[in-house]
This record gives sequence, structure tokens and C-alpha cells, in this order.
Amino acid sequence: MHVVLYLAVLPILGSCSGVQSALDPAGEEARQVATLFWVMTVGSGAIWGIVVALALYASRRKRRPVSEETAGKLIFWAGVVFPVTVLTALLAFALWLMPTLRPFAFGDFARLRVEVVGNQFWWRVVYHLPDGKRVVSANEVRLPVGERVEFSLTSADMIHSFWIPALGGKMDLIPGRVNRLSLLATEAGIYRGQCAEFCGVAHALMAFPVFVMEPTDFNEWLNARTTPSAGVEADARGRDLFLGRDCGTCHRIDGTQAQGSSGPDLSHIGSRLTLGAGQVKNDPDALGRFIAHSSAIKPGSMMPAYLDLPEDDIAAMAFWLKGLQ
Ligand code: HEC
Ligand SMILES: [Cu+2]
Repeated sequence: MHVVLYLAVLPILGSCSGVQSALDPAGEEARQVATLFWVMTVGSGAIWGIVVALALYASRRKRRPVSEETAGKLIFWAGVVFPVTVLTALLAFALWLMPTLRPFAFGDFARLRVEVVGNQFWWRVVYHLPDGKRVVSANEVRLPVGERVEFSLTSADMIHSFWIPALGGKMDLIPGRVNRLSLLATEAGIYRGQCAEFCGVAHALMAFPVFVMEPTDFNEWLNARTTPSAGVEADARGRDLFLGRDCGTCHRIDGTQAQGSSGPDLSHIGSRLTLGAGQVKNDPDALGRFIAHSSAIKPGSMMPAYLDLPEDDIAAMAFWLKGLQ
């Protein structure tokens, strides 16, 4: 019996920690959500325990009729005063937690604005620096630890939802509208975000890694992305193949004539952790497989297959792309 119970709670406990857990907060907003969760859980558990204990007591004690006056008092205190007090206190507590979850006075304290555009089934991520420069990336989010960051969220097609459970609550990305979210990451590390609104077949496969970095590392990373990757000039064959096909109609690579925007920006693709919005580890082999037939890795992917390309052409392209660090 104990073994069965243990096995039953394991998966539940397993989700309490890890890279995508709201109960393992690594940010200011997520910590507040977790606090609210624990207060609600412990509070409702305690009330449930008291009610069950009273019910057991009432069903076991010797039956004696209760006077009308006692019954009236019981209903007044336990049925009216108690719930009203508890619910009012909980509401006040939840409202008190809310203002910091809501976007207000962004300009005052957010140095960095990150624009996220949801696409079927990937994320465009644009960093707007204080000096007006823009850095375009995709499918991963990098943030400095200890600094408040403003997100502006919108969508190119369906309603998506931007959610990094370890850092804060979720917020919808709605076509034609910009939603704002403010997050303060407090612990460096690698976390995971996920689309949290059904947006089509590959909705569940629309994730992204989140890197919370030391501010100096973050600035270094960002600066390196304001210029084309050093790898752009390397390996003429892979580069010629990429530019010779139609890849550039959908993808942009800084420093080349590939300037498409209906697919993820590939300017520094080689340095990204994953491919296909968090689906597979980014290595030359996976890159080749993704180029040849992305929907074999990610069913529903909106990128056409290139099954006609010879294997060594694909390998050359993958090699060149991996070099775009
Ligand atoms: C019709 C537009 C289109 C064309 C043409 C196209 N792609 Fe894509 N590509 C996409 C889309 C859309 C995605 C995102 C797929 C997803 O993850 O859902 C993508 C994803 C990728 C990725 C993974 C990027 C990431 O961050 O995960 C690579 C690499 C890639 N394409 C390479 C190529 C190459 C090489 C070619 C040419 C041989 C090419 N693509 C042609 C639309 C296109
Ligand atoms: Cu989505």
C-alpha cells in the first residue's frame, strides 16, 4: 500500500522543482505567486481539517438536542462571520500581492525592453537597448539577474501565451495588441518557458530556454549580437548553398542578403541551445535533420521540407550555420 501511495505522489512532487516550476521560484513575481499558492494551500488544508474533525465529532458524540439559540449562534459565527472574515482576509492578501504583478511605471526602472512576438510555432525575441539599438533573436530569452526587465508581448497570428513559470505569471500574446509584463529575475540559471495558450498543432512544442545571466555576461552577450557573427564569412560552400536556396526569403542572417522575417532570425543560430523552439539540442547533426525535414522533429512546423537536397549539401549548410556564433 505504501509503495503504491509513494509511486502516486512521486510525479506530483517531481513537478515541485526544476527548470519549469512555479513552486521553485527564481524571480520576484514567481516568488509572490508561490507565496499566494502556499498560503491558500495551507489555509484551505487547515479549514478542511477542522471541518472534517467537527463532522466526525458530531457523528460520534451522544445525540442531545441543541437549543434554537445555540443553533442560531453556531450559524452566525461559523456560517457567516468565519467565512466572511477568512475570504476578506484572503482577498486583501491577494490584492496586496497584485500591484507588483501588474505593469506600472515601466519606464522608471526598466532599462531593457524585450519584445516577444508569438508565431506558429516559434518566438521572435527583440532586445531594445536604452541607446535605441535593436538586437533580433529567436526561441530563447536572456536576462540579466537582479534587473527589472519590461516585456512587450504581441502575436503575428494566433493567441499565444508567454509563460516562464520560474520567473512569473503568464501573459497572453494577442494579434493587434501589445501586452506588457515586468519581470525581475533573482537567481542566475537556465529555466524553461512554454506557450500556455493552444495556438495550433505544434502548440505543445513551442517552448524556449531562458538564461538568467550575471549583468556583465549579459551585456557582453548582447554587445556581440549588435554585429554580424564572425562565422558569416567562413565556409563559402555552406554559405553559398544557403543563399542560393530560398532560405533567405523567410530567414534573416545579419551581414548577408538573407533578410526574410517570416521565420526565426538565424544571425547567431550557432550559439543557441536548442532548435525548433526548445525541441532538440542544437548540434550540426540536428541542424541538418531540421533543415531536411523539420516536421519530422517537430510535427506541425511551418518550415518547408528540403528532402531533395543532397546530404552533403545539408551537412555543409548545417556546418556553416553552427559557425554563426
Ligand atoms: C517558408 C519559410 C521558410 C523557408 C523558405 C525556410 N524556413 Fe527555416 N524556418 C521557418 C520557420 C517558420 C521556422 C520555425 C519552425 C518552428 O520551430 O516551428 C524555421 C526554422 C528554421 C531553423 C531553426 C531555427 C530555430 O531557432 O530553432 C533553421 C536552422 C532553419 N529554419 C533553416 C532553414 C534553411 C537552411 C532553409 C533553406 C534551406 C530554410 N530554413 C528555409 C521558415 C522557413
Ligand atoms: Cu503558441
